[in-house]
Amino acid sequence: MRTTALTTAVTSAVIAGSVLLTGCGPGSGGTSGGKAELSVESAYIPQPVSDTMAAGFLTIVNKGGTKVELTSVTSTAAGSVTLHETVGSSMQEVKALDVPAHGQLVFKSGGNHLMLEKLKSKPVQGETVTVELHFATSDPVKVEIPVESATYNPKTGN
Ligand SMILES: [Cu+2]
Repeated sequence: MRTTALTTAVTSAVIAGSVLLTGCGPGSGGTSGGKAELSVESAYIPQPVSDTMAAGFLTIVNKGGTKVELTSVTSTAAGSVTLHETVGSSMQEVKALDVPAHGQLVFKSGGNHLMLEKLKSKPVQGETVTVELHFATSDPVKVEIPVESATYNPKTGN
């Protein structure tokens, strides 16, 4: 009898504690409505000099009211795809990047980029490279990225 009473007391203490935590948690601001609505624009890979390595650029647009985190990218054409950001004049690998609610995540020359490594064959202009974008809280998105000329600039279309 004594043991049962003690267990009950502990259980109600735990429940009371979790109610309190929920009340002041980060989710109480009403951000749970809506979900991410993702699409991809302006994707391209400049034809690389290297046989095994290429950079990829694209813009991920989120029309939804919830931000999502891009956590990884995979490709059947490459042994490894990593996310890089440019800080000053050097680049560094990052684990994840945010696509803000009602916003976009831009990968462009001189900024964030995808680094495709261990390519199975060298991407040639006119081909496409398929990559899959993986998100923390949203379904994966498949993108066919066209390979453009080595000097392609999306602003001029050359
Ligand atoms: Cu890089």
